[in-house]
Amino acid sequence: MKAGRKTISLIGAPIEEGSGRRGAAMGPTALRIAGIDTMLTDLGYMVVDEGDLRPAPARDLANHPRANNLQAVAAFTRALDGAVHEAARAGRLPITLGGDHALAMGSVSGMARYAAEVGRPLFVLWLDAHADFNSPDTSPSGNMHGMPVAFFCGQAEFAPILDKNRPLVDPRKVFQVGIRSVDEREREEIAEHGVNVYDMRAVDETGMARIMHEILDTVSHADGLLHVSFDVDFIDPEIAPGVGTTVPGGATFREAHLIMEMLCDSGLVSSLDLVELNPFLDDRGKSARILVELTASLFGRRILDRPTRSA
Ligand code: NNH
Ligand code: MN
Ligand code: MN
Ligand code: MN
Repeated sequence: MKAGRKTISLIGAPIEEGSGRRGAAMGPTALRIAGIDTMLTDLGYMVVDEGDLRPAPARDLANHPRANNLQAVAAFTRALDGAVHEAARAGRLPITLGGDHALAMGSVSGMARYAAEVGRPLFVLWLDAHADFNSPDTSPSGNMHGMPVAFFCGQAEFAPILDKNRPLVDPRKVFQVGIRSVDEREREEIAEHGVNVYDMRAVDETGMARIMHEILDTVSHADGLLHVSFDVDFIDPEIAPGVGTTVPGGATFREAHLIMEMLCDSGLVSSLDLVELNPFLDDRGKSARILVELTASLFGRRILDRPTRSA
């Protein structure tokens, strides 16, 4: 990100209804207490904290037996689709403070609309232990935080949550890194739709730097916008325990840090989600602080001035 006086919008999305357990609704507050706004201000950004969205449940939708808390999730999806799109259109870079990962149904849809308006393709970098490509038909849990990628790619149209004719994300423009827990039917879906998955084995075999070079080259050659969706469980639970769905064997702090610095150097990032932080499960604010640290690297804090060399 070229610093200057870029304006950032912080949009709180205290949703936990997508996750099947309580606690993630405290995420936006924990990120603020960990200093997300002052950190960005110190890096030279103008920061507009838009506060927390508190949408009433979408009572126009019928409950769905395989999409838990659909009305609450749909309400956040609609609210975020609007808020993120509006921020981007006003020239501000939206950071959505989650909240569980179901919120990406709205944040990414809002960015997809913005990208279509400015005539640029939208790419998504999905940093997560999970592929989140379930639908009510395939999900073993019915929890909607496992469905956002299928939703914004148009593969989970089971209720009129957003306009069916909205711009969708091309699954071949979704890059998933750090994946290590995929459900059986989800596995078939991601392959069928051509999602680019760098699972943990790929990270171990190829190394994070090369993977990121590949992704950033692709986005840059297409003159794309890049939405980054950061699920806390991407990181190893030993360093970031404050999340409901820990999976062992996650990214190290150094791998995550390298990703952030390379993203920063690329200047391609258009929007960011920080999701699944569950302060109720955290260890003295450790995970919240790590998220703020990593976000700082994404927005320009660096150890020494040494920009990424091209691959
Ligand atoms: N794949 C599981 C499901 O759909 C778990 C999803 N949980 C996540 N995703 N935390 O990032 O229920
Ligand atoms: Mn997720
Ligand atoms: Mn996850
Ligand atoms: Mn399908």
